[in-house]
Amino acid sequence: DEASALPEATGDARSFRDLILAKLTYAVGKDPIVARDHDWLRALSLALRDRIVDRWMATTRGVYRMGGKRVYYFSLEFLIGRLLKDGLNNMGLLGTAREALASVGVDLDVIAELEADAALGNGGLGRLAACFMESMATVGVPAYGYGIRYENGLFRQNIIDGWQTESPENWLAYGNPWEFPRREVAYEIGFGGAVEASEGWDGSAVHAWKPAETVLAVAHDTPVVGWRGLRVNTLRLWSARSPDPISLDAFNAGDHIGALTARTKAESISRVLYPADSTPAGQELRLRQEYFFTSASLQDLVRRHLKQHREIRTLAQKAAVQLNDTHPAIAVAELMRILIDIHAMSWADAFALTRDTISYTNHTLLPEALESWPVPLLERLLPRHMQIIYAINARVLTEARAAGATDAMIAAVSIIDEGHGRRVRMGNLAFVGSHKVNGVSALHSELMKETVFRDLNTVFPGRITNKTNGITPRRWLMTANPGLAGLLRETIGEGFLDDAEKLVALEPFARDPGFQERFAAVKHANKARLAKTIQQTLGLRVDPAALFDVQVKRMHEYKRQLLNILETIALYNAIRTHPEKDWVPRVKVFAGKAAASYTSAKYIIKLINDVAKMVNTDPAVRNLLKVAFLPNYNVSLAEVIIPAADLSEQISTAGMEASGTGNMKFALNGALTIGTLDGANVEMRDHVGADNIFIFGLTAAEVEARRAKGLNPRANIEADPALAEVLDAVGSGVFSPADPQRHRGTVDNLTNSDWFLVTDDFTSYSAMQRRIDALWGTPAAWREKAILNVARMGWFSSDRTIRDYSDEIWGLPTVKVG
Ligand code: DL6
Repeated sequence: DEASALPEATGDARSFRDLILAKLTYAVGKDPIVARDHDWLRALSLALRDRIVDRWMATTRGVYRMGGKRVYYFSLEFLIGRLLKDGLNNMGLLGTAREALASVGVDLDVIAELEADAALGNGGLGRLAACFMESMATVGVPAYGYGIRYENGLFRQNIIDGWQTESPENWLAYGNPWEFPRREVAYEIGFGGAVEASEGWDGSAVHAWKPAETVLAVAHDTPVVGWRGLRVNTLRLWSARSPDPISLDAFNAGDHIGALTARTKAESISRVLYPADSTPAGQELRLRQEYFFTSASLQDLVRRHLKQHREIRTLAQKAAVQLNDTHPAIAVAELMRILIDIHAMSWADAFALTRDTISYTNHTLLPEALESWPVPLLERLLPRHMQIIYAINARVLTEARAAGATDAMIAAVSIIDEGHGRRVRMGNLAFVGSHKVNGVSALHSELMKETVFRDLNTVFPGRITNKTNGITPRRWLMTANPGLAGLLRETIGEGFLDDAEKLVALEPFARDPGFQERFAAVKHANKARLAKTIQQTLGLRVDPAALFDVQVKRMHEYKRQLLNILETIALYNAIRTHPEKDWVPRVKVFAGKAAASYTSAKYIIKLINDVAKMVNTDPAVRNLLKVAFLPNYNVSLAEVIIPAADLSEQISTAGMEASGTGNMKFALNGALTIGTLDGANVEMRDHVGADNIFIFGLTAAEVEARRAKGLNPRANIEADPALAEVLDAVGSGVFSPADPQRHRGTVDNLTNSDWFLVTDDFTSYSAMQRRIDALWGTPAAWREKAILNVARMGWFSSDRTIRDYSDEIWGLPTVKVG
């Protein structure tokens, strides 16, 4: 019979199978003979969760007993993705689970694909928070991640006739096996109302904020397991609830909808993630979200501190609050309010304690992305906080004047921007309320000192520091690329699993023909898998032997997907003009979401799809060139695409990409990078060696100089006939025959302004692509470089980043892994 043909589970796999079967029966309520794949997924997740919970409680108890410091990572975004395989891998149960399931006729890889992808973030900033959570658990930093439990995460992107459309995503539709609701952990969050001042016993002013409206923040906890399952931290996400679920008076009076208005308003706070990337959403709801989760998190950590240590004055010795961008910057005022109004601390003591507790990470220099809120809005929504901000500002400005600041400097360091209708600059608030402020790559941190925070850096020298981003090698190498991880283990042993920098042991194998062959075979298998995904989603056949050239990230003008697609068109033209040449077959892969309101980015998506349509069906290119835009880029899709790339496109306008983390994931997986000297690309070049990365284009200083002098895109276009030809074709509708004017705006914008210097960098980019073709023609040389990239990328592990934060910002010890 069928069952007896199944492989028998042995040892650990047998007991794990029994646990899965028990979950299936008693938690899912299914008989194994009728269970569907999603039932098995739930049963397996719950079985794994049991094992994780044992470690979780042990960690939590241990941390309490030690009485040491905890890190609180405040982030409006956590781009988690799926948790099953990562959890199994970290718990050392991947093989066990596979075997256990096989013994009941279930394929782990099939059911793992059914897990919802938790997209509680937009892009790099949110994914960084997720990598940091895993690394903190790995290196033994006791930490809580604090954020919002959005019911709807980032939108689903559909591509319809080449255009992006958005639909809601629903990750909680079938429940979330990883989370534990904590009904007892609920805090009141106030909005609006007024501040009552009275006189205290010693004659000082006492302020009491009487909010007009209250919302409840209810905790949901997810365990975050570190490598080897040694420590498990907590991700605590807040869900908004109304204290009054229904107005019975209104209901009884027949107003059935009005009876629910207050509830709907309160609960809308945790309804949906703002999908704008790198632009502050100006909506009041956004500010409510920010204050909601910040206040709940501070109340929670202060309560925990007092319960354990009794004394509020020791807070900074026991708690380090890291603000992930300015989204939680209101924490500075909220902690001051808690210390002064509730714990009756003096201003000076409260401010010193706040500063010692908080630190802030900046993730962008884009002026349009620097958050600021209109003073009247803050006054209305958070009146007490506005008073506190004014008071902080008065002291900061006094300090600045004493340090010799000029009027211009005073205007720049002020928390209040008087120039644009009076706004509160959240970056300045976060800066003055922090003991350390960090950028996310060496270049970015330097530029912070010269641009956004120039004057604050003068007044508070030494406060800005750098912490170059990193990625967790567990998700981005071990689980995303098991083929490569397996080959590495066989070749250099297990050391790199605990310490990614031990990947250097691979260097001696870079030129070894036998190793090169095996390395290439792994890459080929990953490409075949991606080819299958492309075939299934787009109906497009691509050859895994071709050069896979990949650009996946949010769609943004500064990231210059436009430069890539224009160069693709130039290549297409060249192949058509010179069919006799020995062209390197290429597959151009794109994926990424545009903010729903970002029209020019949506036109770039459409252009890529228009070009794909023509190129992919043109017999003249004879499969030498294919263009694929994969819809709905997310963490799970990244895990398929990145291990399959030969070439990684990191081509932002220099000075504009704060760091990038996709760049690190590709290189760690053996792709070569074509990139500008921007963000962490600079440090990647330093680590992998200038011969093993393809750097082109203007530097950040040159970009600045050109902008200062005045851009001249027309001259650039005139100087490069291939570029002129491309722009002519795009502008006149060659790729959009049914609507020839469609891409006119894009071309006009490039010709007349070109703020992102696409035309300045086009020629050097194109020349570099042809050098890459030449290298591809010598597989041994290509593979050597690719292997050296893998060997030298260990430094970009987020374990290293977290150790740096721990040493230099949080003041916490870390432990060796393994
Ligand atoms: O630090 C993580 C990530 C960087 O790698 C990217 O370069 C940067 O663009 C991104 N920043 C944002 C900014 N959004 N806001 N505010 O997402 O951060």
